[in-house]
Amino acid sequence: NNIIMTSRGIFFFYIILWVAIVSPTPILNRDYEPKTNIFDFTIEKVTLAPDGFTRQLSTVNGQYPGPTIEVNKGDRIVMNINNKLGEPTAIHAHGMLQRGTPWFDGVPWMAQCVIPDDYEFTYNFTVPDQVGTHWYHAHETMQYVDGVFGPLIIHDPDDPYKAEYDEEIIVMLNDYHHTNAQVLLKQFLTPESKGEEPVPDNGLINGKNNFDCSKAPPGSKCADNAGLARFEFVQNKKYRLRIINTSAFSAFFFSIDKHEMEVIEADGEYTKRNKIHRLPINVAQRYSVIVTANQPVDNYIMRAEFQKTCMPDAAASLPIIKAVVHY
Ligand SMILES: [Cu+2]
Repeated sequence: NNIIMTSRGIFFFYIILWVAIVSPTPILNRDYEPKTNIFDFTIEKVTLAPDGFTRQLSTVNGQYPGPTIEVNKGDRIVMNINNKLGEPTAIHAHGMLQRGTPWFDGVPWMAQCVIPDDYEFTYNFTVPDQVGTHWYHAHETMQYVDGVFGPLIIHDPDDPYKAEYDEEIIVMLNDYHHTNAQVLLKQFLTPESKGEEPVPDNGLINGKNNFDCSKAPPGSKCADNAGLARFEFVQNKKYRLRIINTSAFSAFFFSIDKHEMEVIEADGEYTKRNKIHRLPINVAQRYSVIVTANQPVDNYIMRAEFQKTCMPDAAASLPIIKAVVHY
């Protein structure tokens, strides 16, 4: 009898464990009706000049960075991929657990075969139990470094910090190369590279920065003063900045002159409020910080500083990436 009781106990223990681990957290806000959000993405090569230097980029819908996926917790995300890249691709939703839909994780040769050139493929998954700041990117060869990426935001109807900010702003940081990343990878994998990672030509905030065209190779098409990203704040308003590092290799220190930041989210998980002056952010990481526009009306520089200790010596001349916060 005792043995039966024990095995029954173990059985129920496993049932409870299974429910606790596998079943999604319910949405507490009962007013919210989950929706299906459809995104039509054409992956294609386009000639652009985000920092004034003209080059061919691989893009989503011809945009650099790609369009924003913005949904609510509980929603369904449908990504219709039309591959016009001239080479195979696959799109990975970075940060999504893909619970119950591992075949839509977008990792070639693990989750799926690549999407051949000139083929269509639909990713279709729900986000029943996830919130926060994420991103999507090509997971085939070096395509994301050449531009196939964009933000993926899951709003939370139960956001515990909802009352703490007035508006949200996405801030994407990335190192930026003027040479096609496939070419850079080939060079990197030769003995001559001595294992030193390719040094970026520039860095971008939301796909923008200036570039000193005197550093561009002769014969290249380049225009100075392409322009910095601008963020229009209103004095005394509070902003939730969703910061995403979509770099190939670079980690950054992120800051805004004369403004404190309060971290509230890391990689889709809420954190305790934590006041800081600068935020270290590594490749693929995401943080949300609350910034209060509590300074006199003026322009303030937003900075993403390359963490050069981890980079080859040639990175020493890389400038601080800047954007303008104005109010
Ligand atoms: Cu990723």
